[in-house]
Amino acid sequence: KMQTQVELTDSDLSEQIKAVTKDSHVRAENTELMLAYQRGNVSLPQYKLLLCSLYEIYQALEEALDNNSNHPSVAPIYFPLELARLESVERDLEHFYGQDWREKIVVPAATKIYAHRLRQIGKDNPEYLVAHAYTRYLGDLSGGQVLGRITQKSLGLKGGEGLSFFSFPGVSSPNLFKQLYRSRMNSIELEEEERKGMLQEAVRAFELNIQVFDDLQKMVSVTERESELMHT
Ligand code: VER
Repeated sequence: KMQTQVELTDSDLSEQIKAVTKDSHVRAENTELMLAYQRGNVSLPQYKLLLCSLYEIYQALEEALDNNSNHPSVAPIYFPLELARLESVERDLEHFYGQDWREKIVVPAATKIYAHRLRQIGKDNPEYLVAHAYTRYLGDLSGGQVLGRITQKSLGLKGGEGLSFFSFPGVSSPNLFKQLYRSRMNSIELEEEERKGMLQEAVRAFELNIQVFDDLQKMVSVTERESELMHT
């Protein structure tokens, strides 16, 4: 069992959310995109498309969090200084697409659906934002460091250029920060129905990510096939 300063019990939201998304995590790890990462060879088209999707996702997520920062279920897990990713993704997009990146980025349909869901719950069920923030930020703080190193190596990027997304200058210890984040999640008071809804939303958050990775991979495959055809 993991070493934590705070004793966690089965009734804690942080443990329930981890348990209920366990299978989804395995499926996310087994998407083509994440398998490419685990093999240590991500391609430039894959990474650029991932950044385009992350831009849409974090724009919607962070806008919804900002709009609900005083909501009793959101306030405890609201850490814009430490976690906000939108500006770093923008910097990375500018690196790869240039100044006019906003006109050039390509967004898979599944990403639009994910962003739409984030905006919708920002309006209708802000307490569910916890499930989405957990799925993205704790994932970024867990596997993200490894993914950053793989991206850097596969693409031969120098001096952190194009890799801002993976760096969290406001978080000195990802592990300690994750502990703090879990204890904040566990301090949120939820009615039984809300808790159930929250756990369902976490599974949905993983599903939405899986759809994004699959959709993105389809676009990469088309691009690669086209460029193969052009060179034969
Ligand atoms: Fe995961 N992850 N992950 N992950 N992850 C960990 C924790 C964690 C790993 C490894 C690990 C995703 O992909 C990967 C998530 C969410 C996500 C470890 C701990 C690998 C190797 C991959 C893929 C290459 C993806 C795609 C997501 C979500 C979109 C969360 C939320 C957590 C925190 C779990 C918790 O509660 O502590 C080693």
